[in-house]
Amino acid sequence: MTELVQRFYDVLEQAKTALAAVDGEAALEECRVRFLSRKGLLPSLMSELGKVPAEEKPTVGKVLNQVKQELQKAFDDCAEKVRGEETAANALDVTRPGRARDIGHRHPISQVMDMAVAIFRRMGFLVADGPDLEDVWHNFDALNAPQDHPSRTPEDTFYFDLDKRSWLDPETMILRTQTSPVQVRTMKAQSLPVRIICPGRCYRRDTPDATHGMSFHQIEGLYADRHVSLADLKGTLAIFAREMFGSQTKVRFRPHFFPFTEPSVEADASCFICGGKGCRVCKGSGWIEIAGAGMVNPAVFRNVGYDPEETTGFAFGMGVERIAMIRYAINDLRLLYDNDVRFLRQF
Ligand code: 2NL
Repeated sequence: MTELVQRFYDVLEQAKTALAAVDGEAALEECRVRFLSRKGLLPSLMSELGKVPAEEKPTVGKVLNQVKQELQKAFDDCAEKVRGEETAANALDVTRPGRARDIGHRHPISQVMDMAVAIFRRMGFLVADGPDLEDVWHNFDALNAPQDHPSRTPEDTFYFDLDKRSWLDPETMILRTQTSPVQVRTMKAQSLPVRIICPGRCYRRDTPDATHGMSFHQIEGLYADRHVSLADLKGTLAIFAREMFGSQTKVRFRPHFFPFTEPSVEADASCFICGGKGCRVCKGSGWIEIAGAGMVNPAVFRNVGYDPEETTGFAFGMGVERIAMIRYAINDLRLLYDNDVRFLRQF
């Protein structure tokens, strides 16, 4: 019995000497294999406990367990020391390359919106804000939208409480389909002149695809005063296009129809990629549509309480996603909303 205990203490001494000489992860592992692993010295001595006479087993076993615990502790202390040293060595390695911090940035839609807002502010427009949740009167009726206009149907617009009220009721609540209700609210609250832009989120029921989501961002502008002309509208959009797409940019206006403007136009900018020769971005035409616009329909002025005989004004609306897709040559809207940083990092 004493002989077995003696051999245990010998192994413990050997292990302590070996551990004291350990100078790294490799030597540590060598010690573990030699003393502690399944075929190491300690377990092989443990198996000899079976040969000890039964009446001595409790005392011998107790001593052996103590030795085993002491050895494990010596090993753990040594491991901690070795690993601590390796970490300290890394922390002090001044030759290692620095780690760049990821600071993030504004989303491309926000960047384009900020740029457009900055351009119009330099031309004297003030930013106006309003609710995303609107009523039918401010979103449709005030803007002269006919009752049978397809955009008013629940297939195209998100309505609330349709089980309780009609979608033609002016007080029924909807998610705004354009930011024009902000202009309506501003005109009702202020007198002439009004020169505002309304950037914000709008909602339309579309089946999502490469160019449609269920919400989008719009910037609408309104200049209402006496003696505002179509030439003022053309000059304003020409300056915007030159600032947004480059000083060589030309603009053209095609006749169009909107219920809230008369006459109405669509504005194109010459393609900033090919300069008008035709390319992938402008689909070969040399022109890119950037806005819908026109002279405010007198019916709209009457609806907000302005004198339609005296008041003149122009208004325009543009889709921010469209402008961003043109500016950055992005061919699928969904890329902007998947929030994959590998994509968003590029802007
Ligand atoms: C488009 C067309 C447009 C307007 C929006 C407007 C607002 C008031 C009165 C008259 Cl209060 N008009 N807004 C006018 C013309 C076009 O948007 O294609 N938007 C994406």
